[in-house]
Amino acid sequence: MKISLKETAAKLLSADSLVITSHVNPDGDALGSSLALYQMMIRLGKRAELLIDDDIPEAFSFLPDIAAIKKPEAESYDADLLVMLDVSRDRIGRVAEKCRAPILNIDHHITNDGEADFLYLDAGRAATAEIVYQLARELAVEPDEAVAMCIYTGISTDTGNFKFSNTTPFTMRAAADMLEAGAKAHIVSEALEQRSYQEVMDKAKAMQTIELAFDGRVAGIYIDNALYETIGSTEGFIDTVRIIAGVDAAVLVKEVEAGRCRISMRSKGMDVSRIAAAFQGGGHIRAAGCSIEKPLAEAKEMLLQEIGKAL
Ligand SMILES: [Mn+2]
Repeated sequence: MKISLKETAAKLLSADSLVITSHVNPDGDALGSSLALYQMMIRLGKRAELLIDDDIPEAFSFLPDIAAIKKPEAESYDADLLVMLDVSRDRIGRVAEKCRAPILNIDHHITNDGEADFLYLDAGRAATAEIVYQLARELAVEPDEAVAMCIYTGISTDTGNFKFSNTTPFTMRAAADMLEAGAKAHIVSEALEQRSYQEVMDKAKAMQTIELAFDGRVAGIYIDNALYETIGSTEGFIDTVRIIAGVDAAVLVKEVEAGRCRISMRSKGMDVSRIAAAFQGGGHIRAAGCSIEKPLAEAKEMLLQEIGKAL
């Protein structure tokens, strides 16, 4: 059942005990929005537990009260309300079976599956943290520095640090209010942009493989299996080639096993989901992926041929 923001606040106020959760593979919005709500509920005198069924990335250790987040290791959890933030029920891991309380779902994903007793969904908000910001007002809780830091982190993460097209005047006003309440922008960005020496060196090696095709309209990173074995993560690599002037489609081809390549694609205009579909992959118009069961050189050739047809 869809409910309003006011009704959402009323649900929170009428519960004495809450389990708060968010998605596995947690990001800044998952952690920021759930930590902020958790702290507000504690301040309102509620019993609250914050459960996330995954490891918390080290980069978020600057978030106030991050140690309050527990994995759902107990047999079961009793509460008046299970609050799921920034997620649908299928991505909360073991929390789903261990807490059988009525579900209040607060989310901004248009793809939310609606599997909740009560759903507050606002797809116009850039981050679930923006909704938590609105809830603070509804609940008459003045964000302190800790809450402000968490809300600011959620908004900053989901807007690519206020760069993506989802960044609205509301986003900036909410962020400004959080700065006023004590959030520190530089602490958030320094923590989230930080990379290890190894990660930077891995990226430097991968960048040596950049090749342009089709008069510079396609840029690719091609990582053979030998190089792949020495690299930890390729997170963010593709964005570095996507920004090259004149490039429409960026591709990252990784030979993850000898004779098997995994491919990611990003575009500024062309529909890369159709390219991915040609190899039984999928995705969105501007971000898609697929696999090709071939060694690097052949996979690259097949992929570029398919892209050439679409250009
Ligand atoms: Mn989010």
